[in-house]
Amino acid sequence: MAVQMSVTRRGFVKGAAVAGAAGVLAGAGFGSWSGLVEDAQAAESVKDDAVSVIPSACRQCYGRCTINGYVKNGVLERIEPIDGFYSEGTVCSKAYSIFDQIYSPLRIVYPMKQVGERGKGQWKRITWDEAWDTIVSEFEDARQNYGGKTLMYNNGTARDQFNIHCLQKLFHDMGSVGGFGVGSICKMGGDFVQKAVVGNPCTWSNWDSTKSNAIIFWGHGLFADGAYTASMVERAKERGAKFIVIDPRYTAASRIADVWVPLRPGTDIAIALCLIRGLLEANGMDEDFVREWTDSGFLVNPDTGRLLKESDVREGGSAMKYFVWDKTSSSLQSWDAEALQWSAEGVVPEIFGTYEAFGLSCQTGLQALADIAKEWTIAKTSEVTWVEPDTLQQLIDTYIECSPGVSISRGQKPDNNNNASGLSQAMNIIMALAGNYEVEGGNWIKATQPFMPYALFHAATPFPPEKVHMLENLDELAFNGPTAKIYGQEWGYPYSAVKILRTFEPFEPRVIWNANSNPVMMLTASKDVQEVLNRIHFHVSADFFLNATTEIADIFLPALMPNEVDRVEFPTNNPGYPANQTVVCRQPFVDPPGECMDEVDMIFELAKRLKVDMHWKDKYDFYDFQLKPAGVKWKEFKESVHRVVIEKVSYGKHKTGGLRMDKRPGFQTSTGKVNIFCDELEAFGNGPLPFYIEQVNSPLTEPALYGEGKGEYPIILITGGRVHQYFHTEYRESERMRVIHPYPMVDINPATAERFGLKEGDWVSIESRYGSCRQVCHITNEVREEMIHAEHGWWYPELSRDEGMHGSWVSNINMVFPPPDEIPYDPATGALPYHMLVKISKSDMPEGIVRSSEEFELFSPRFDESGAASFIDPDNVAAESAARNGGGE
Ligand SMILES: Nc1nc2c(c(=O)[nH]1)N[C@H]1C(S)=C(S)[C@@H](COP(=O)(O)OP(=O)(O)OC[C@H]3O[C@@H](n4cnc5c(=O)[nH]c(N)nc54)[C@H](O)[C@@H]3O)O[C@H]1N2
Ligand SMILES: Nc1nc2c(c(=O)[nH]1)N[C@H]1C(S)=C(S)[C@@H](COP(=O)(O)OP(=O)(O)OC[C@H]3O[C@@H](n4cnc5c(=O)[nH]c(N)nc54)[C@H](O)[C@@H]3O)O[C@H]1N2
Ligand code: SF4
Ligand SMILES: [Mo]
Repeated sequence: MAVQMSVTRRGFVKGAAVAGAAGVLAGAGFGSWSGLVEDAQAAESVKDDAVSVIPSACRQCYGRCTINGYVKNGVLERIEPIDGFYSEGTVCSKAYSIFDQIYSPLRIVYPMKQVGERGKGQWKRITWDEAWDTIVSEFEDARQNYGGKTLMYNNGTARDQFNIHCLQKLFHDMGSVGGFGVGSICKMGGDFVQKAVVGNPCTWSNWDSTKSNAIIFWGHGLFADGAYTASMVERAKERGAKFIVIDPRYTAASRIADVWVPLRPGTDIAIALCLIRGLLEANGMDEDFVREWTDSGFLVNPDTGRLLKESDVREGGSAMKYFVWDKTSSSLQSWDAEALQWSAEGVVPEIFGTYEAFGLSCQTGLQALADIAKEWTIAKTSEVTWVEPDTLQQLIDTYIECSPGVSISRGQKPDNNNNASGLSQAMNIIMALAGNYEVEGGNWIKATQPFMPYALFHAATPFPPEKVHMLENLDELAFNGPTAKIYGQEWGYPYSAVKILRTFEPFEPRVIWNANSNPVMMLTASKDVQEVLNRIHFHVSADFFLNATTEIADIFLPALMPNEVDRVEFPTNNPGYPANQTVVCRQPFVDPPGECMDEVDMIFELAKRLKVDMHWKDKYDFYDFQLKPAGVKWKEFKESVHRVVIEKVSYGKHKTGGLRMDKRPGFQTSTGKVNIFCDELEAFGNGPLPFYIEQVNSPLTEPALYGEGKGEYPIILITGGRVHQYFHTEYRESERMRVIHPYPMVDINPATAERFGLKEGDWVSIESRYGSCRQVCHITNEVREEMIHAEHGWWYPELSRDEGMHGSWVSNINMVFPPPDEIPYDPATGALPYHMLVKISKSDMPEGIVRSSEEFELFSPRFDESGAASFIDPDNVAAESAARNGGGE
């Protein structure tokens, strides 16, 4: 699958022709991808002696595929994949946006400040010294006169783990509780739940396709990671493994699934509960594991609804002693979660039933779960989820047949649910009941993450007094609502960030540092989010481009791009192959343009100026520390090693002490066992056991709007299925990506298209009671009649700031949602659904956006005669950006 591609204009034009022949609007799937591969193969390779070949990694998505950069006279000419660990010599189309991004004429390469009213586009170039002086004075003012908690930061999704964690370290040490970003939208909620239930996150990436008997992709797609994921799954299938996909759409993953579960969006917990019921009724459990390693047999106190503890029944009793009914001695016995010991030898807990204890009639935790699950018969689940009964039965049978040795790989959609915590808990329960944790082919659990900057920072640097104060006074601070307690102020909780900025209650945030993120586009109700974000006194954004978020900053800092910096890199998302923790070297292909700076260096510089101790001298000092387990130093790693295995995955660690910080057998949880019945989740909201909640804005919660598919808003909209050319809002200024995938596409079933008079390629208005946007109709059987799927992250860099913030309100699907602080969220994780009831109608092509392949040339890199690239003039951005807009009629 190795592909090569010239980055010359010639290669590009060929690409355009290929993509054109395939039909520019023919779908965002493999079709368009293969267009690029053909282009790559057709392109000439530029090899000569003056070319240096630099091994590095791609960071255009989470994949971190290993690539070589071919550089001539200081200019990147070509990239090609290297046969690295997980990437197996593959790259995807986004890798070819590297060149377009680095040399984009729209790139900002000097620090700028906004003169005049913020958001009006009056930018002026400033020196780094002026930038630092202003930033430091504003930060000091906020810290000293308003308190560290009034400092906010935003880091978006995990583009660059290291700069995100440096940022968090700096802000937390200053006493900030203010993550703005995407945490509760993406992964953090699921992680929190897994920490409470099994002790550590494990269903995103800790799976091994080479061993699994069955792999479940739960709301997870094949375009969200590298091309290698598809190969991994294919090979697993060839080996005889079953592939199960739980997804409303017939995606590239669904297409190769043995069992495809096409559920009604947002009904995942019903599927999970039905699977739990099936497991229990068919005795599909691993009983030994369940009795010994889970809290299934712990008795539940009917008065408190929580696990019965010694402190409930005896003055001065321990809150860490739980009770079970022992099958061997037919007596009440206890489990001491501090000593990790039973009260007697050979205790075998009953896991089902109701038992008398201290005058109370107590169910076991598993019995309580069984009572919830029993209502989720095949018939009822089918009625609620719209999945055929046979498919549900097949799901249960396959899961039982293949266990132990089944792994779950989950995507982000399970986190976008009013009961995301319940769903995550249910997934973990399914895994635990069937004995699928810590066995080959299942999901493994890590006690520590030996090379994650986050873990290293926290292990090496004690909490400063401000942070300890914050942790002890969360209710008083209340900024992030219950979720603050959950994450210990990591990442962000959009609903509470928006709320505090809207109300300035319980305090007024004063400054924000935004990097790696475009929250205006990515949160619901983008225009409102922009207005609210603009209430902050002082805003610094570090980015490459001006967009709806960076346009409202006071100061713009020009960041270096992924292939212009040194990093120890690792894939964050989903490499279930091979089961090793590997790191690769990401090093620059080219020198920094203008005065761009590595954002990590920016953070260390800011820390120095604000007198915050970052513990390490600089990034290289940190890298040496990070690489210690591999026995190499950064210099050697960069010069000759390039890729190393840091940790080999092992199984059965709960038996050997490998899962707990104190190295005793068991799990790193409150009970020392897997918390099937989870008191902690009860304390945060939706718990202690998973239960079904019908989602907000669904056909059942809004029957009048939906009207059984005949109401005013008769269609279920789902959003944000990943596409191969874009990473969220990124690469819309890449000529290569836009030629292949020029406009956002909304997938519509043929019958629905006919009903609303729509043809392939028509522009469609998608409208909810909150707002609307326009995308291009793609007619496909991949979605059922009742629903449509729209792409997310669309803006138009070809439009100027005056044209709706570079077209941010035109095709951006988040325009159809209410503001995040108005959407009911999961109380434990702060998660919000990205589903909505909408209507659709034929519309027109938006004014001013690029209309033909030739017009995409406005994005082409420009080099002068000396070979230097030219970038937008920082003193003239508004005029240059307006002049660019020649595309409309
Ligand atoms: N409707 C809908 N909305 C969604 C989703 C969905 O599925 N549907 N998905 C959600 C999810 S899962 C997530 S994670 C969020 C993502 O939301 P965000 O992480 O906010 O994503 P972007 O908007 O793409 O922000 C990326 C910005 O960071 C800049 N950038 C990239 N690399 C760097 C770097 O190294 N340094 C600096 N300083 N800047 C950099 C880019 O130029 C760009 O402007 O969106 C969420 N929004
Ligand atoms: N190319 C590309 N790759 C990316 C990103 C990107 O923007 N572009 N974003 C990155 C980020 S931040 C993230 S979080 C990951 C996300 O990674 P994934 O979550 O794996 O993303 P998708 O491939 O969109 O797969 C999600 C699937 O969930 C389905 N779905 C929608 N609603 C529901 C539902 O209610 N229940 C279930 N079970 N399924 C549902 C969608 O149809 C879709 O196919 O991708 C990462 N990788
Ligand atoms: S999968 Fe991600 S890391 Fe790999 S080549 Fe594509 S964009 Fe780059
Ligand atoms: Mo995400």
